[in-house]
Amino acid sequence: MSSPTVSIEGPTSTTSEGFLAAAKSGGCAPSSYGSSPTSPGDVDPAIWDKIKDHPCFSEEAHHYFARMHVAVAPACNVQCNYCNRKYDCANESRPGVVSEKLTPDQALRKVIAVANEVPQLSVLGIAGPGDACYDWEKTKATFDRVIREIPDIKLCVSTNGLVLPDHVAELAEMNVDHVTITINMVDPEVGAKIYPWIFYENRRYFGIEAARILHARQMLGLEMLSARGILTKINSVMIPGVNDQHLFEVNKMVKERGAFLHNVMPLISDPAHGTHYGLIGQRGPTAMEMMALQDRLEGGAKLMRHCRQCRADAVGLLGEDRGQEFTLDGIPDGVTYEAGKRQAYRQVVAHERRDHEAARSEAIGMVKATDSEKSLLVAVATKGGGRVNEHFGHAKEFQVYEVSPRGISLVGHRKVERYCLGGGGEDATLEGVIAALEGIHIVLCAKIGNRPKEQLSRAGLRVTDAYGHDYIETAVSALYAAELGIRPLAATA
Ligand code: CLF
Ligand code: SF4
Repeated sequence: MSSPTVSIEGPTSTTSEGFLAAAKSGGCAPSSYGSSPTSPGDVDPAIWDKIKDHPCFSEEAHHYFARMHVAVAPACNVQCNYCNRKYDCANESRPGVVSEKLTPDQALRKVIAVANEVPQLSVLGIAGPGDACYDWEKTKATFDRVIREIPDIKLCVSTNGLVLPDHVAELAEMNVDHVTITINMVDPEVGAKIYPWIFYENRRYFGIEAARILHARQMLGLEMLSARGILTKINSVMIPGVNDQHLFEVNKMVKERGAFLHNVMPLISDPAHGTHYGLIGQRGPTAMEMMALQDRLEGGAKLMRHCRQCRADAVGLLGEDRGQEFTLDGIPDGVTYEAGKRQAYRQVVAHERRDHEAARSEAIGMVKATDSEKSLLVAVATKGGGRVNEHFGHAKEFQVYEVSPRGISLVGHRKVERYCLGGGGEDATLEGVIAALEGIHIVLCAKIGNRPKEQLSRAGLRVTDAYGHDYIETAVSALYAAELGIRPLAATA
């Protein structure tokens, strides 16, 4: 078999030359604030070993590694007011939504096909489209099949927690060491506004009684996982006016019970989705409201700030979804796993990560040494590898970094409609991009044309492609230094 070639960037690049040309120096451990662990120095070595290739549990890993979900678990025992699993749209991105439900055998075929084509793949998650623990037989059958064929893939489960305590022992036996529980409340009065009913032990419960049972089971499940050393992430949906202030109590209580990360996500609400909240006009938070709440939660359970609210059949790096490339009708029946591409990719990434860590450490050291109170929000167009490597017009999202004397940290992302679809961009689309970048001080991208640059400038947004293909932290620290007058900032509009 010929030796496979791999790249650390997104799916469009499939050779190693780009990476090899870009790799420059050696590495060490930097520090960061505000988000999930980014380097071995941030956590206990045994924990780092578990999270270092998990794109959700480590912010640093999400630059290099991909997850895939298989939609094998359609049944659910809870009704959330933000969920309607009947809705399906390829452009929609939210939990509970899938295009193709799979049996465990079909799921195995799909995982093998993806592992052969997506060398970044490191984690198989089951996140519905219902509840992975309630639809347990299918979840377990899928994991059993996949781990026999691809022993080094990480298994990950996302659940509402209602029947989680019944399956903790089996999760531990299967070496599932990452579990997400969606916990939106720790007060049943708040819970009754989010969950109209639950189905538990062959009975339907409503209102506060339902929320009380759900809360007790979630806390028990979390405690049981923590006692076994299984890493837990708590997802909370921020619902303005319903639980936004209450999430402080949630954060405190899950931290006390050993939660590893807390991921606060914005409510996605649209009448067209047919959810209860969508239909009654319950709004989601703005990007700035989300960031403000996350900032206020700092100091409690460590926050995840790079979540992309994936579909239950998502495939790829967190900022992308390649699910449509891997539909069952395009996967041959007897497909077999070929380990070569993933192994080669891991070798390339190990080297690249050392280099990146050295650059990040240097960049963070530089901003920490500045004598300033200034804080900047920088939006970065990237397609992976931790570099400024996406064209402005091709970006479907911007990662948002905050830089201040406290360090450089990823604090969120802004989804946008791709401005350039070939042959120039639409003004209306650009207006949407500008609106999505509310509160941003400077935009970094690999390339931008004069026309969008001028329009951004007229809207008061600075943008530069002077740091194209640099590491993000290196570019951000250089911008910061220029803002403070330490070095001139080249090529800003
Ligand atoms: Fe999937 Fe969830 Fe596992 Fe990740 S997603 S089951 S922990 S492998 Fe990740 Fe997607 Fe956010 Fe979930 S970005 S919605 S946090
Ligand atoms: Fe939907 Fe998940 Fe809530 Fe079930 S637990 S209703 S699948 S969001």
